[in-house]
Amino acid sequence: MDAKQIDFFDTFGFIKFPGLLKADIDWIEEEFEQVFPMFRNVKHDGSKRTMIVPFIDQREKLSGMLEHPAINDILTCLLGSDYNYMGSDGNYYSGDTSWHPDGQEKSRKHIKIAFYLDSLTAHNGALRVIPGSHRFGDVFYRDLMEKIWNAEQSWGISGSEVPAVALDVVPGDVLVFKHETFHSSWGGNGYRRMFTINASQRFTGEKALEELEAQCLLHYHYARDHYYGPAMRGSAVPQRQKHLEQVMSLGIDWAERSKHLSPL
Ligand SMILES: O=C(O)CCC(=O)C(=O)O
Repeated sequence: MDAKQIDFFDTFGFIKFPGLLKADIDWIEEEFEQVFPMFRNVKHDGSKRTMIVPFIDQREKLSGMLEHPAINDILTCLLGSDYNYMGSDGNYYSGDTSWHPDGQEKSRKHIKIAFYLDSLTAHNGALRVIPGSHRFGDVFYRDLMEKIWNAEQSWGISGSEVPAVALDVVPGDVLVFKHETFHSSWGGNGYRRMFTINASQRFTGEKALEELEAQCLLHYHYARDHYYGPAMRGSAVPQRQKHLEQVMSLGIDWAERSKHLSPL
């Protein structure tokens, strides 16, 4: 990323890279389709969202996206060369996704890279973002947080009419947004394919590991043996290991922690 792109991201809370993975999109799509049959109980029927977590972690080739020069460039430019890989989800979305941010972290930056595998516009489910809404703590953010959940009652408009930018995509485009940025999607069909890479700055400070653990647990919804998936760990080249190392250093028995959760 160049300095202007980084500034755009910091100012508006999102950025789109048209065609960044155009040359890779065929194998990415094939790999995406391979993941779902790996889970016997997972069958998407279009009626509600189907999600697999962690996602890229299930396949060596998808895990290798962390080392893809274009993706590595985004991650290191926005988060530093010692960034933490924080996980990934793969989805068949179905219908609308209401307005929400993904998190709120004062002390460090968290980003999501989103890969949509279908051509989408504002009319059929393209991701929408509210520019500048990532500046949490300011009045605009507080107003949104209080009112956007019920746009009809707050402003007399539907969620799809909230002023926003629709990020039209074709497969191969890459979207990046800060976790704090309010986003949504409207008018999509039952089979919108999309997966993500989540990452953060390395956790530093007195309570770094405590805070990292809390962050990991926040997104830990399914029972599993490890925070990272088998292919992600098994194929971790040294370049990748430094992005997994801080979470691994927590020394948590994830299987034990998952006892109350159901598996995928
Ligand atoms: O595409 C969508 O429906 C919403 C995506 C989203 O909310 C997310 O990845 O956090």
